[in-house]
Amino acid sequence: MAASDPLLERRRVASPPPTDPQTRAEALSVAARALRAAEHVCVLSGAGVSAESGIPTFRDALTGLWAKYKPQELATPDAFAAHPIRVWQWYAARRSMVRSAQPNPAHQALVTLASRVAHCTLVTQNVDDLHERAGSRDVISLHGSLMRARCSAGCPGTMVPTEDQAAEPPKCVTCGALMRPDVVWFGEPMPMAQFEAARNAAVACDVFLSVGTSNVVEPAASLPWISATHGATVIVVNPNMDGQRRGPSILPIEGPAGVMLPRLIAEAFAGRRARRHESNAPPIREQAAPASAAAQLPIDPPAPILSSDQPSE
Ligand code: BV8
Repeated sequence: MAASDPLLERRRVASPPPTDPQTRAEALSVAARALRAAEHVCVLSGAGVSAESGIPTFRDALTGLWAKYKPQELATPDAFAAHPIRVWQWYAARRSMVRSAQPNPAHQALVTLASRVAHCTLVTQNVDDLHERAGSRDVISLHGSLMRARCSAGCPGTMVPTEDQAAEPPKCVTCGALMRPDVVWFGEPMPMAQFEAARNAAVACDVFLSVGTSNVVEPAASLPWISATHGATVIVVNPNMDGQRRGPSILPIEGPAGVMLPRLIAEAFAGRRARRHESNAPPIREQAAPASAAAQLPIDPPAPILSSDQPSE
């Protein structure tokens, strides 16, 4: 008999025969077993993982001045070219919301997961810094960061906009062009190095954990399926499974990440010591998920000075 391929062997263990879990508890224990047996776990997080920190998802309707826009309308190079102040102020409002938010038990559970498995790759579509603030390391950010700005004309380097730079985009110190949020806008290519690293992890992992994402925005949305087609078990944590693919190696864990992730990690690694020192994350205790994110949002962000949409000379 050909020497068994250790990766396939590990996969056979990590992805037990599909049992079509009837209940969420069954899905949870099958998922916990797969996580416990895994050598390499790849996590993809979306806006839902920050929902319990009070950060609205992209599905949640925008409020206040932006109520009449869809995120996709503001998060594009054309929108910035046409309305730089409006777009800049939207990002400034999101930035101050993130600054006053705290990581939640879902972020912390992913820090614990990374300390319990041999290899954990955390890929995020989020542009907030809550994973890093929870203690996650080497986070692969596919869509950039809300907390930085870069020159819209392409000069190298980034800066961290301050609260008092919320009214209009500052100028690039090198060329005088407008600074723009250091994020990937719709219609813009994502940083290839990050996407390649994410894709390689999706191919190589034993278990792919998709948390709080609607799996709509490409090419990130393809990662779970790339992983499933390479034999990994795919665990999907989301309170709403609409639009989520189903399949023999896909385990749906229906519920808020801040409740289900700590429960899943606790069940998977009960009695297992940390392989690596967890960063400064406090021990995980299950907490009731706070009221829905949108309900926590400050109704109207600070009134911007909309003299005209073009920044003053
Ligand atoms: C590109 C940064 C090409 C900015 C973002 C193929 C088919 C169709 C369309 C396309 C395609 N390929 C490309 C496209 C176009 C487009 C796209 O995918 N459009 C979608 C809308 C159909 N993709 C692009 O434009 C990409 N670029 O393709 O470039 C190219 C190539 C070479 C050269 C030139 C061009 C760039 C995409 C990146 C856009 N930037 N963000 C900013 O943030 O302002 S994407 C942005 O939206 C977020 O970062 C995030 O990624 C995405 C939102 O998705 P989710 O995170 O999943 O959030 P969402 O709100 O949708 O869902 C929340 C989920 O959480 C829900 O499922 C909900 O049930 C769940 N939830 C709620 N509460 C909880 C919870 N889960 C757990 N716990 C809870 N408590």
